Amino acid sequence: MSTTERGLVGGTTLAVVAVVVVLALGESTRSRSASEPVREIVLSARDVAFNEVNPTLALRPGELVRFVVRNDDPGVLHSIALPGIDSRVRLVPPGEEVAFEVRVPEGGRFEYTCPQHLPKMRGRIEIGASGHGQP
Ligand SMILES: [Cu+2]
Repeated sequence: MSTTERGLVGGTTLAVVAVVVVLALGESTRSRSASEPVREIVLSARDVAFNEVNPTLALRPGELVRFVVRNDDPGVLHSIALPGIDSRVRLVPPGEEVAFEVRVPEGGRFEYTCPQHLPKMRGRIEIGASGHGQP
């Protein structure tokens, strides 16, 4: 895709930390060129995990989320799937990234996975107004 998209994840570690913190606070709309805010979630696949710990993603009902998934595992093919939210499984070759937007369902509990590396690469998606997840 474009250099703009790559620029968004340039400082990978910082970006990841920022996203996790923002998610923990349940507050992360970001204005973009379109009128509707889009929350951006950056996931780095490395050492057979997303962002090291497969963090739980707390999302709000109906919001638009842009996933940026980067493969930082040399020589390992990963993919990203959001079963129940998006029917596509997107391959993420080593050293590359994919970005796509999805509309969050109105409620429920979902997960994001790398189908090649289940059960290790799997994290929870929780949708709710308060948005942070104790099981
Ligand atoms: Cu994988």
